Amino acid sequence: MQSRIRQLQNQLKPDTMATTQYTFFDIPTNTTPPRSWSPNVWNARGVLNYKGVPYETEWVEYPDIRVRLAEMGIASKGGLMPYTLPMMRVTTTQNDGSEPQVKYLTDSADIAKYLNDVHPTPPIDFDSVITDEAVKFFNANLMDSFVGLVLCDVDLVLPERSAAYFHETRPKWMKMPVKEFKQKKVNEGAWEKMENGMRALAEFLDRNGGPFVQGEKVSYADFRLLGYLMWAREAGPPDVWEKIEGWGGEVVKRFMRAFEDKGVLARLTY
Ligand SMILES: N[C@@H](CCC(=O)N[C@@H](CS)C(=O)NCC(=O)O)C(=O)O
Repeated sequence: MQSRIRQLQNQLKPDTMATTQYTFFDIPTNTTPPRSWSPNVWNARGVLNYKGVPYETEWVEYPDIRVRLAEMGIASKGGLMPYTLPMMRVTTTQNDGSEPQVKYLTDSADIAKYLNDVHPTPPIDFDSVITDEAVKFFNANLMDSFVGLVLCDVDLVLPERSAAYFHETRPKWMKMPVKEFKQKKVNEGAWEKMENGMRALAEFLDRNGGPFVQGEKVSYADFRLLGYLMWAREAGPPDVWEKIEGWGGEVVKRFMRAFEDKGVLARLTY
């Protein structure tokens, strides 16, 4: 019996004596210190903050993302965006002198799921039906106006080289210069769409009494919606955010406050 216990203890030993370090790769704004602003990045940063796990941030400007990730041996995803952020490096060091093990998580949903598996409390409901519903809702009601009125002005908060990269790459899928594309969206009613969409979002968030999509229960759907709102708050022109908050009203304010109370918005510069 004694030896069986010792055997089990030894099996557990390497794990219990391992230390794990998280490095989170994010895209900086032009401020000092830089601020986290990208919607996809926020999906994962929000979860890191919610879990309260220690991590460090490495800021990588747009034109350097592919260089920095390729240098670490990460494979290209191909297409228009072969390398993207967020990315999280997980370094596990055993106490036995062996080489540290390194793992790279290269998609926001993978980072979020990994964190929820390794750090189960506080929990996040990953029910894909609810997440899909929230993302579909956003795409149908708000994406178009956010692209016109938020994304098109992101260059205003980017450092010079990143802003130049933005203007070099985005017209490829917009099929025209960014400024023209924004004007096109405004002509197509972006402001009205945003107003209607934000009012609809308030109803969506209030369906189960709020503050979150499922009421008190936090799900990944909430982190997806938070990502979009943080995008507007951190990278959109200030008057756009003011309008968004006004149209979203108390329900959207309560949603943001609930995340604030859980410490999710506190850490965005390091
Ligand atoms: N599916 C990815 C998408 C990430 C993504 O599109 N990231 C953008 C920033 S928001 C990026 O890194 N773009 C690099 C580029 O434009 O070259 C995720 O959610 O992790």
